[in-house]
Amino acid sequence: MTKPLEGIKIIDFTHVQAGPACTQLLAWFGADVVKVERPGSGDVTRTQLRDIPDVDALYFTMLNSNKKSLTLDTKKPEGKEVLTKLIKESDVLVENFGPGALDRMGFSWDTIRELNPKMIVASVKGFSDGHHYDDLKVYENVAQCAGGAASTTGFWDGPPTVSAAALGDSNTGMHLAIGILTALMGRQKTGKGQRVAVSMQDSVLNLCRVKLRDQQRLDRLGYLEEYPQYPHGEFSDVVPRGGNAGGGGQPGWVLKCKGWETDPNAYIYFTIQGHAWAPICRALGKPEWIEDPHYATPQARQPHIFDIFNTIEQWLADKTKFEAVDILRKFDIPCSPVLSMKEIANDPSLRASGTITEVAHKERGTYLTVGSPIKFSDLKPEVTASPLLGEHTDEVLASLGYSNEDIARLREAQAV
Ligand code: CAO
Repeated sequence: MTKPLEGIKIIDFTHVQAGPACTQLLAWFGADVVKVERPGSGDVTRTQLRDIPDVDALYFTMLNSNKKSLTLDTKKPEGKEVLTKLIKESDVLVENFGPGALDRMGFSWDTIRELNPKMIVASVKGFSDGHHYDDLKVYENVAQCAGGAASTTGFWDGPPTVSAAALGDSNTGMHLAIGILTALMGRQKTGKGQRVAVSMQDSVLNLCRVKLRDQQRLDRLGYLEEYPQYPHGEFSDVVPRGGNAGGGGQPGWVLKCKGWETDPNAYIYFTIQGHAWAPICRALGKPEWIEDPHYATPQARQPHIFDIFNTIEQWLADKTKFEAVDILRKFDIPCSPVLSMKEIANDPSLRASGTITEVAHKERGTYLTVGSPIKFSDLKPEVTASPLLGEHTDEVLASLGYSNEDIARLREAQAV
């Protein structure tokens, strides 16, 4: 089967997580992704948090599958010469260096588009161009704080909290992938490349837009009815942290199930969707609540929503999270067990769909990774191993027209 992005050549000048997550996605869908890495060391994640001595860390292998690795010192003249050739022959260059690094290397946007007017140059930075913090280097949690996620996550009596989900890193990479694909579509019409820039702050904020909704509601009303602070607590003039409250119009909470005293994940998320109220009452054995004016409407329930959650927890006390969900699903109640990473790793449905997949790696044996979360009717993305450092250097150089003698010269100069 021909893959949709087959024939698209990508120079993957990315490192750590935000950029590599983007190019990995494009590689799954068929793009020819050549990761350019510094000779001798490569992407820093190759050595970060290693679980096996001298073998590429999972941090690297799980973000760089389906790619080739070319070692190249792009600060040496010989390395610049190779990069120049690559730019002339490629469609996209993706980078997530610190601010200004590509310019300092001698490959500004103006230089690149002069070399190849069809080139799409895609960048991740912490903050957008012209932002008062645009000189800052940024990692995941910094972006979560800058994008409004941290101030609105956690419990009201605790500090701002970051999420385990990579809202700043992988999420920004996904935004960048959308930008690259859009620029490729645009190029089909105009024949011209363009610059695509995504900031980590903006990408986090894009996922926090309902909190900006809440800020405006709070400014107007002085309260937020779906937050645990309503109606008994106090609101200040900023969106508070709402614990595990549902962020939309449906109240919800994380509730204890059988075994919570010893199992940190013996919980379910339970949502009280308006139209599911009658089924919930029936499931709980509380049919009298269906018509009771203190319970019958979402407004009537809100003042004592935590008493309702307590009642549900009593019902859950003799049920495991899986048993509870199996009962509640019959009543059309939106809910899920709180799954641990161990449970996810062994989940047969996730294995069957390819979302959790095993990959064979030359040096580390088989490991688990997260496959494509996007499913197609005519494409089944296969995940192949991440490359060893410089594994494809000779192959890529040969494809650029370098002879064995040329390659020896580049090695002599320690440019590859
Ligand atoms: N050959 C020669 N030099 C190379 C090279 C190569 N193949 N690859 C990288 N370099 C050089 C760069 O040119 C840069 O040199 P100068 O600073 O001297 O111009 C240098 O390596 C360091 O690059 P950096 O600033 O990107 O690296 P860092 O480790 O100091 O910072 C990070 C890392 C992630 C904080 C920074 O890259 C950044 O802010 N990136 C943008 C935001 C981002 O993507 N953050 C998310 C990371 S995922 O958690």
